Amino acid sequence: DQKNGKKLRVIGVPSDLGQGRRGVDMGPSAIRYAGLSDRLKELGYDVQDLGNIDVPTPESRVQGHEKLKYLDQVRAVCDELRVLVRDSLRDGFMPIVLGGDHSLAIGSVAGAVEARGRLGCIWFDAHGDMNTDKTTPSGNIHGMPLAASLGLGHVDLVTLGGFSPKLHAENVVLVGARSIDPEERVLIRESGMHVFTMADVDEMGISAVMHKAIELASKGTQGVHLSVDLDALDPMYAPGVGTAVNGGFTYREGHLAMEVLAASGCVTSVDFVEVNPILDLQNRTGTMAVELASSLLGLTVM
Ligand code: EXY
Ligand code: MN
Ligand code: MN
Ligand code: MN
Repeated sequence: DQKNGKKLRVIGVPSDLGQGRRGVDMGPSAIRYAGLSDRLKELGYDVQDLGNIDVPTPESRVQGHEKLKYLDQVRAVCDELRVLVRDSLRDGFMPIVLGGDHSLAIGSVAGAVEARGRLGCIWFDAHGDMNTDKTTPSGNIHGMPLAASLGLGHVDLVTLGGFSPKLHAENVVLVGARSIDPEERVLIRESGMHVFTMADVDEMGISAVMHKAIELASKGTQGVHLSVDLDALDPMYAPGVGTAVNGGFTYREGHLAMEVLAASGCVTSVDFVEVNPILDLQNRTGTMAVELASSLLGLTVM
């Protein structure tokens, strides 16, 4: 069952405030250029593109807080996204958020939870995104969105929308992890969230991992927010990301993960983030995002 019928809303977040390498602000354009709307229309969806949220360019601002670069701007962008995601769901649309760096997920998760109530979350990432202002090695907020959604970290990130935590660790599943900082690892363990590393994917196979992830994220929840960091894929298939790590999903593993999610019908909102066309090869990564979206939303017709 596609939880929101056949209506999709695309929301672009051209932000590179949450990380150190310029170019990821052009991610939403790259994904649109790769033909997102047409592909989704071909699948039979009514697609509304809301355009992009207004995001300040880093050169026009001061970095501010030492441990949390561009904290005020990131919070403002996330708050705007929160409202758009929330209202899209309330209006009967499934939100598809295009990034932009992964800090935006603080906003999309908050909005999705506001609209639907208790949600599970499946997070595809090479990284943990579980740092806080205390543990961050970089000061980059894109390394913190999962922690913030679980109520860990700086108050300005944690209290977005006026409630915390957004997610419950027992319904949070990280898939594809292979680069975790030492202190981040402690937070992951203490939180009680579930992690399937790339080694687990190798051992169990992506199909079994996804079935387990869906079971965990769906238990007692009103749906699942899916956050796809393109760096979960192997850089061979998604070279256009700011923090590439070898040993990621193959093309087929990425697609099978989406296909298992499609068959389950559990996903109620989704992000595709960290696409950086400056670092890409002929928009391979933007194209990958479009193809993953079509596998996720492809209706089973056979
Ligand atoms: N763990 C590192 C940090 O916090 O700086 C790297 C984080 C990269 C986060 C990416 C995009 O998923
Ligand atoms: Mn930047
Ligand atoms: Mn990430
Ligand atoms: Mn990542």
